[in-house]
Amino acid sequence: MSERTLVLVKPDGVRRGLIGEVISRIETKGYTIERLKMMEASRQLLTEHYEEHEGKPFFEPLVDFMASGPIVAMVVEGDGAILGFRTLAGATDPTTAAPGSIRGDLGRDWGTVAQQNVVHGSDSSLSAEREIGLWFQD
Ligand code: RTP
Ligand code: MG
Repeated sequence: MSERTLVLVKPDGVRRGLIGEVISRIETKGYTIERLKMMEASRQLLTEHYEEHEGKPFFEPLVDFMASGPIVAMVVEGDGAILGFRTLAGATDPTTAAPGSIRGDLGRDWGTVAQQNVVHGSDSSLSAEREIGLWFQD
């Protein structure tokens, strides 16, 4: 079934010049990029985006990290794209994410300044709808 998911190239990915690599993996998989923009996210947007994590110990460092530079936001479309992109991204912790995944191949710096793992992908159709609405309000 065709699905849409929100993908972010996080500030570490943008800083390290990995935008093209992430887009290339999405396109090579056969997904379509429907919307794409580069932006600096406000703390308000990031707090809403990560509302499920509010109050957790990593929440403030996570928002600091996500506000530390430009982000590339995309709406990615394809059959099973929500779980499919999560699989392309790999496990949250890049030190144990499988080789072959974006985080496994490209992620690093887990547990230093903040949790820097290159990309975000929506984790369910409910999250995808909510997050696309937040990042692409127009
Ligand atoms: P994301 O939402 O960014 O796609 O990542 P995810 O679903 O794989 O992981 P999630 O549990 O939603 O966590 C969101 C982001 O918070 C940072 N994090 N740090 N224990 C920790 O220190 C910890 N846990 C999560 C990561 O940047 C993670 O991507
Ligand atoms: Mg998540």
